[in-house]
Amino acid sequence: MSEMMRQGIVVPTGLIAHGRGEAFDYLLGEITLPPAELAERVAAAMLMEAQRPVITVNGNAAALAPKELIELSKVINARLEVNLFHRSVERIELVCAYLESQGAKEVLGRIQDFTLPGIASDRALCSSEGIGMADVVLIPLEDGDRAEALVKAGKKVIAIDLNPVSRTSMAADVSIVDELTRAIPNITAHAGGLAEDGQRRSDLMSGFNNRRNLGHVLRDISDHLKFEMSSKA
Ligand code: PTJ
Repeated sequence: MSEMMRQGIVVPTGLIAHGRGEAFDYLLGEITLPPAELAERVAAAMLMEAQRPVITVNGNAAALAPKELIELSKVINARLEVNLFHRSVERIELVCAYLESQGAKEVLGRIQDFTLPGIASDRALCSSEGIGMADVVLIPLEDGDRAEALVKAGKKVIAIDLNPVSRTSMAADVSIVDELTRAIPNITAHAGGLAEDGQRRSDLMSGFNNRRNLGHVLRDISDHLKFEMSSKA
């Protein structure tokens, strides 16, 4: 990540955000908890059922899992859109070009001709072909304002965020509380497993309750911490 910051892909506050993520990951025991696994399965089903799925990519996500994001976009036939919190034309170009150097085709984000309602700043800008027309949006490491605005705009939102009580996790339809580099390959694998089973995809989506699932994450974190305490007593 520090090398990626030197290249300008990651911003300095991206390193701080990464550290916040690591702290939460310790609380999970650095594993994919069962509720995260379920959310990843539901996310795969939802992305496969989508008409116009989009995966948004910021500096941190591009730095951490470029090939994995590209692979997922191919498997579920989703567009990749670079959408930055700390936006500049130069940085958008850097992140788009970096994804292309890793094998991505037709990355969106250079042309921002759509404004997401409800956000006052240039962070509202996005691509009409991508986020603008999307029905399902996967948002790895997104800030709360934009997550809420996407939900208000009628998109189905899938978040990947290690903080189970962030505004993003609370706003999303499906919140995956897992580390990005574990979550993305898991979603890709589940998509493969669900490819021939439309009924299972529909059952997964209809049976999922995000608030209940987040409650299970908090319970598992608490159990993990109690276990750590007792094993060190
Ligand atoms: O590249 P930019 O300009 O778009 O900026 C990206 C950052 C990440 C700096 C920006 O979006 C930001 O400040 O995000 P936040 O508001 O800090 O939200 C990031 C969330 O992702 C936090 O809740 C972190 O706990 C979480 N997080 C950090 N690293 C990971 C993570 N979640 C999953 N996997 C990670 N590796």
